[in-house]
Amino acid sequence: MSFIDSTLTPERLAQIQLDGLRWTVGHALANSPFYRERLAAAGVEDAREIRSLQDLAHLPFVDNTALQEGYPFPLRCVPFEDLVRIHASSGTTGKRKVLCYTEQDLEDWRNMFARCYEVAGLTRADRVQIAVGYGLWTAGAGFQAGCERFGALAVPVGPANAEMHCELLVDMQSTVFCATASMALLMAEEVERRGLRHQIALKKVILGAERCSDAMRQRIGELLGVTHIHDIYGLTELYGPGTGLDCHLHQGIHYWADLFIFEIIDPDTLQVLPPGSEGELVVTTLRKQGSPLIRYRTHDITRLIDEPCSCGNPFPRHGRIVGRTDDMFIYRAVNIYPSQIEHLLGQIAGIGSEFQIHLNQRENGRDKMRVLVERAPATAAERDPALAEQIATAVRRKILVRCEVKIVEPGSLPRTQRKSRRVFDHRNGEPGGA
Ligand code: DLL
Repeated sequence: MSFIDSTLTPERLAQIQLDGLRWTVGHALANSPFYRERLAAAGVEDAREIRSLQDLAHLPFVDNTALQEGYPFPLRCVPFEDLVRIHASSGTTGKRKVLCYTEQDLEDWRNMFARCYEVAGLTRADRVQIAVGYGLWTAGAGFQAGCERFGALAVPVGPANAEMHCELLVDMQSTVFCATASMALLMAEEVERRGLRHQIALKKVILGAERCSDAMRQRIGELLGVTHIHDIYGLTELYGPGTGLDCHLHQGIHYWADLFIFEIIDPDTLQVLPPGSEGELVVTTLRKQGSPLIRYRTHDITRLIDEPCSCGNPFPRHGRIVGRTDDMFIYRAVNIYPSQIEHLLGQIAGIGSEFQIHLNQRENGRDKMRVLVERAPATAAERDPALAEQIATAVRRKILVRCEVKIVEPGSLPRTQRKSRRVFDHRNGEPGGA
């Protein structure tokens, strides 16, 4: 049984998208005072005014401020009797973002997640150890429902402790491990520390919820003896995890364009960018009932890939998420994304994948950036000064700023079960300057 219609053509997909867009606009106009006001301000009062997919570009954007303002049930478009669940994500500031689901929304989510497992090459014989959080967060519920729909065996552990995960990896002979990148690294190091590599049966790792550098992927793969590490994307606002996943060729994330439309915009001019250009991802849902999204700004930075994938999957692809528009920090008048530093570090041999960036203000008022980087386990500590110099030079040459680099012991930067934090800006008084 397949969850992916391999006969899907671009023409049929375009028709599904146009029908879905009209349905969503009609649904939002009829049931949401918030959308009605926004759409009316843009001159849209009837879904029949949507004549082609090009008309999407005339609809107004929705930002996460709308989720804050509409708390506790923002964007709700169905009566409470039709809602069966909520999920929420903490958000970086203010109230948590709450999204509501109807039974059909959950069904669509299960099916789209089953597609992800199919794209990752699982079979019903696989045993899927789920190490992401359960509860209000969308993660655990999504991984589990998708697994059950796909027909593999779910081992629903949640973040739990390393002890329990190791025990189950060995006893259940789990073949697939699903986690945030940070949690996967933590567990890979734990498996190595306990010498369990040859007692476990992992074949695949599915990672998401945060950026994961090539260096981190490589280390997780080596320590767990796994060749395929799949990148799964998703956000609470758009059902949750499972909006897409990269196939065994690892050249982009196939996404479910029959359930949502992805656009890439320039976050400053708000103009739609052509395929291939990097910019902010904007999503519009085509079937979502509870909390539909119309041109929702994700703040995630990626690009759309126009060419079909040689794996034969008819669904389009987007690139990896390279950062967020709100990740950027300004240091000595230079705009810097953590991913730029991560990229530089990835090209230097002898260091680990973990790093932190600390920003402080000196007494003379000038900012100071300090980068902490772990030494690779096989590298001798005598190389620390040379490595630090090499990194500082690379930052100076490529990003055009001076920074101080400190090489620290392997495994000494904190490991987390959720999403790792890379930037610590102490200039605004946050304690703990490094
Ligand atoms: O993180 C859903 C998820 C859980 C996805 C587990 C994959 C695995 P939120 O907490 O709402 O939902 O956070 C969504 O996480 O806007 C991205 O910035 C980031 N993110 C999610 N997946 C990836 C990924 C979940 N594969 C936010 N690569 C998104 C990079 C990711 N960043």
